[in-house]
Amino acid sequence: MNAMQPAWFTERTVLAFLLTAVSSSPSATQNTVITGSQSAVTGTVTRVSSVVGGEADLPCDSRPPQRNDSLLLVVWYRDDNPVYSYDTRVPGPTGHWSDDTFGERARWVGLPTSSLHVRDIQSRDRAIYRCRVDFQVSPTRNYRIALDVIELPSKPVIFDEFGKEITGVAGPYNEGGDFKLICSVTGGNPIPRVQWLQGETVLATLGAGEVQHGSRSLTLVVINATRAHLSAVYTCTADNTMLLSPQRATVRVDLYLRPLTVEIVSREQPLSVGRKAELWCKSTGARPPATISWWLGGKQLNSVTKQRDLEDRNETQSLLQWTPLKEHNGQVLTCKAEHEKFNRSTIESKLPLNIYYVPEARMHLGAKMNPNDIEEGDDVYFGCEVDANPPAYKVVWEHNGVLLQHNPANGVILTGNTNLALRNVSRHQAGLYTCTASNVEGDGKSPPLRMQVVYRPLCRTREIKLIGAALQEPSSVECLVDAFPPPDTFEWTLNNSAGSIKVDADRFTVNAKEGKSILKYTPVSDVDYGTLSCRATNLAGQQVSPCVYTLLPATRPDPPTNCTVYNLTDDSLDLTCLSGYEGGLSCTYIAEVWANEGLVVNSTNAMTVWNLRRLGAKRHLRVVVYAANARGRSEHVSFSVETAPRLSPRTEAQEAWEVNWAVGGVLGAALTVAIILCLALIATRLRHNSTNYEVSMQSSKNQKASLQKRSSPDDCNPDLIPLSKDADCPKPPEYSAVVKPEVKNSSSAVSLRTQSPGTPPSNTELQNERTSNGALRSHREVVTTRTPLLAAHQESCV
Ligand SMILES: *C1O[C@H](CO)[C@@H](O)[C@H](O)[C@H]1NC(C)=O
Ligand SMILES: *[C@@H]1O[C@H](CO)[C@@H](O)[C@H](O)[C@H]1NC(C)=O
Ligand SMILES: *[C@@H]1O[C@H](CO)[C@@H](O)[C@H](O)[C@H]1NC(C)=O
Ligand SMILES: *[C@@H]1O[C@H](CO)[C@@H](O)[C@H](O)[C@H]1NC(C)=O
Ligand SMILES: *[C@@H]1O[C@H](CO)[C@@H](O)[C@H](O)[C@H]1NC(C)=O
Repeated sequence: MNAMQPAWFTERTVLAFLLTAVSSSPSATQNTVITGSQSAVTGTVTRVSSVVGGEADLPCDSRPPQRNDSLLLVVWYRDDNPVYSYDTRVPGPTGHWSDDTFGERARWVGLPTSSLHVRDIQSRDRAIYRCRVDFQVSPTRNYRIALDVIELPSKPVIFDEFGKEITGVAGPYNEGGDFKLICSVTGGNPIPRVQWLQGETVLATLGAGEVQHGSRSLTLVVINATRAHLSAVYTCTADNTMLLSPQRATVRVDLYLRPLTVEIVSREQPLSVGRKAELWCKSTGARPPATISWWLGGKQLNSVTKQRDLEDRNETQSLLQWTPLKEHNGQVLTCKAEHEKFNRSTIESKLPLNIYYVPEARMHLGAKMNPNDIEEGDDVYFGCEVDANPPAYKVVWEHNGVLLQHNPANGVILTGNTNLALRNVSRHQAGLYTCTASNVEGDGKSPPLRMQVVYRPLCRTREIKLIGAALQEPSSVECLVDAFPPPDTFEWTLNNSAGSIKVDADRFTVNAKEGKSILKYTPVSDVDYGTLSCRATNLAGQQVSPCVYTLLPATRPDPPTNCTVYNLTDDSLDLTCLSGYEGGLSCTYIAEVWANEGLVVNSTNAMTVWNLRRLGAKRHLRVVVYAANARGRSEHVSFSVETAPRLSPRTEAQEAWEVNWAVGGVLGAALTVAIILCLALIATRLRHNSTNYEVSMQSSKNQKASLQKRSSPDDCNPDLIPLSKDADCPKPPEYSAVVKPEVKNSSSAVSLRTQSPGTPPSNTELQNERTSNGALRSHREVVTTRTPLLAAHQESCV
């Protein structure tokens, strides 16, 4: 307290209280508390203080000391000159006199204060006054009163360090920086005290003793401003009296604040490649709000979609919507919060990324393997490199799209999930290999790796092909081989009765890429028929077994066999047969349906399947089936059939079907027996007659045989089983060396001595017996059908 207040002030105040205590007069006591002034007595001098413009009561005890006495005159002197008087003997206002010093401002107040009341105090009123009191009886008394006039200082003005006046708000300043507030006060007598206050706390004082000329200024320096200084209110006061409250000026401090925290809020991991991720980053503490940026791998991400400032919570939020890529896995995502007003205010939150992705697989051949030199019998190793997060839980291998199973017995060995060994590879194992790795994100298949196995050419079709060729007519023979690498050369050889001849290279074309060679061949004479063989050669060597083609004279086809009726209804039936030898040319197959009235349906097809419609209900029909090619028609096969009655209930039809199947089965068995018999006969015959039937199938139609058999009385329909033991049948169909248009009645007539009511008009023709050698022949025909009607007359023998 002492330090802050001028010494004189304290001293006087203390003295004033002492004297007040000493003086028992109530008026004296009152003097000390007159508003706007203060009095004290020192020695014989009573001191009174007042501020300029205020009021003062200059005390002067005018009470007569004796009871029977009374006041006569009060005179006030300044420097021994009278300035005011009050004469009790003059009644009314004229008893008061005042000189120019006080004028109208002063007035003697007898009761109750007994003092000279002065209004509107001027600085020039500062002086020591004497008050002389005359009584009627008692002796005159004198009092001395010193009037101290206080001049108030100006209202303080606050400046910043650049001399700019601050009103209201100071700053904004940077957090962590320094700032100065200068409070300037002018005037004041006595010299005012200047103080900086924060709330009630005094921060700095410029005491009265620290004399400065002109204005007095007190500087408040704040070093390293902290966020506590934000909105701090600083008050500068100036005072030189306790009579009035101090003059004051106030500023509020505004600060720029650095961001305090930054945090990536949504940390849910893992993320998935290709799936949009939303991440929030939150920063607090900055003022004004911080700027948030996202960084990944040293680059700023621009896919920030939202930044919002929640100033009430002094928080800034930023939303990143971004689609992770595979290469982002393991990188660190950074959210930075910074403030433009600060150089090094940036703070960061980091998030190491865990990004899941579909495995990426890559296949490679074993280290020491030459992909172009894998031969049959080699061991081949594959590795599968998998790049996956999370790691793949399984790896599977495929060969040409077929899953490979661990099978050491077959030489397929899967080890350690990422290795595949193929022991003793064959050419069938060539092809495309892939490995597929799987994790929760999905399956990743490697690009296919082609394994090539070097092998010699092989014929694509195993069986010997029969090719029908007419004399003087060019036909082409196609040789197709499989080989790796593709064949370089082809070689054609003709084996005929004259021996083995190599075919000139200009007679055939070679398409090495497709492994194909086409020989254009025109038989000029009988000797040109025989066996053609084709051999290709590639890097691995020459084809071991050639592709063999038996060149036969083109001939009329064999008839269809083993015909079966399906789906017999009241109006239709489906028919299938087995096709026979096509005569070396392309064939058509014809089914004619005859009724008593004539031809009902004539259906031609490229295959031995017919759908015969519009037959009419419950009709007895004869179906005639034959094949035809450019060389002529085959023998006919015919059988009877009856369509279902229109109104017959379904159940009946079904029963009929069932019966049919049973009959069919019996017939099938019978047929089989017949065929076996037939084959047995053939075998017997072959043993006796020919050594040239090694070629399987009907391909026993070899030239020599055919020439031999040309003279034989008949060719045998496999469906026709002779009753007479001495018959030539069965024997293979024959092929004449010189093919001529067939004589009409040389075609073997199918004997159909059936008891069917509707004999077709062509009956006569059908019943023509084989006449190629003029001999009349008997045949038995076996027809397999599913028709109930035929049950009675399925087999007929002539
Ligand atoms: C603003 O941020 C500061 C620092 O984190 C904190 O102390 C203050 O409470 C915050 N204000 C509000 C309103 O949340
Ligand atoms: C060709 O005929 C000869 C002898 O005539 C025979 O040794 C050879 O195997 C025959 N080649 C073919 C492919 O039939
Ligand atoms: C005839 O066809 C039946 C039924 O489809 C079959 O079981 C039988 O083996 C065939 N016969 C011949 C000689 O193909
Ligand atoms: C019978 O006919 C139906 C309809 O036409 C057909 O879907 C079915 O395959 C036929 N059945 C046979 C054995 O042909
Ligand atoms: C049936 O059609 C074929 C080929 O269209 C024909 O050759 C044949 O003569 C026809 N049959 C009858 C009896 O008209």
